[in-house]
Amino acid sequence: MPLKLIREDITNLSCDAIVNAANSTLLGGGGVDGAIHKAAGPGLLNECMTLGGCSTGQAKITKGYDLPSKYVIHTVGPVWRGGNENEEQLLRSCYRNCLAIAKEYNFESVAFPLISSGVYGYPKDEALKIAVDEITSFLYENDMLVYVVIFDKASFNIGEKLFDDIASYIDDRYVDGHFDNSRRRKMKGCLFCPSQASVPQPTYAEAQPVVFQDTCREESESLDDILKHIDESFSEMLLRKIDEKGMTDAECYKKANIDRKLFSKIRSDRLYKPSKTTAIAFAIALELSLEETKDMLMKAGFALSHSNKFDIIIEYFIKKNNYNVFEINEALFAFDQSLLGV
Ligand code: AR6
Repeated sequence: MPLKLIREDITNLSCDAIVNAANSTLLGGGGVDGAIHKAAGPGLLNECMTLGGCSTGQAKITKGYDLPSKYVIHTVGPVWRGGNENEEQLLRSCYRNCLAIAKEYNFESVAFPLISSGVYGYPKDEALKIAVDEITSFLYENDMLVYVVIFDKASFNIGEKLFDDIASYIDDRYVDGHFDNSRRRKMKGCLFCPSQASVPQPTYAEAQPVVFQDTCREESESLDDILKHIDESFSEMLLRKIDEKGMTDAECYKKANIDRKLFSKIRSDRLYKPSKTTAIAFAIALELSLEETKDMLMKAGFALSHSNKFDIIIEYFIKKNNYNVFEINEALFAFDQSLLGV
């Protein structure tokens, strides 16, 4: 089962367990720790007093008391001291130890805050990467629904690094599609291929549906290839591509961040119509080219367009050959878009 990034107060979640970013006394504090103790009521502190504290990187479990979640897994993240004091390994071990407890208890759902990224000062981008990395490694081997809760998204610096690059990629294309239609309306060709932009073209609205059908198709694809698969459904194309790529079904749906049950439904229903985010998640897992991605989307009745940020972000990652669903989801999350997978 998948990893989900959500924006929420963790104390509102109804999971088997939520994780608390505690301190080594386990006797409460500020931040998420304070919020969890407040929402759980005094029973939680009473139980915590029996635990004898917890070392950095380790984890201990208690009941959830008045929380909607049944249990709380308390872990102690490292204090950020510049990065040379084993902070990364300690933070990774927080996630591993919490997940090991969740597995031992057969939990189906667990929610993490971004451990250490508040009072303890761990840079948020790095903290998120470590969270996603550890959780996805775990999910390759285990079935669980794991949430990463981003409480104060505003503090993510969208102006930095990857996001900066994506922001300008979106700007270049999104602006073309939205604010410069008058120029585009006079031109023909593919809105997505600047090289073709000099030919006269119908209105922007008229142009959209044809964009991905013929004008952009890779020349390497023969007519035979196209005709051979013309009646293929989404589900059939998906299964064919999984075989062609030499993947197992599980490798594919896990990489796509898709739930096993949903994959079984798609597999057993030739005419299954997935959501757009599901279809794209599979295209990403299969590492399809942009053209193949468009083909796959078309089978499900969708297209990519430069009139929405979501599509442009997907295009950005595919063009960069970055097929990491979780990195794509971080970017989609940063730009307030729907996430891939379940
Ligand atoms: N729901 C989800 N996330 C939250 C919530 C909430 N209600 N409140 C804060 N966060 P922090 P740390 C986010 O400071 O850095 C405590 O005093 C917050 O935005 O809670 O590991 C403990 O007792 C941040 O991204 O934990 C320790 O002394 C993340 O949770 C110390 O703080 C973690 O921030 C632990 O510091």
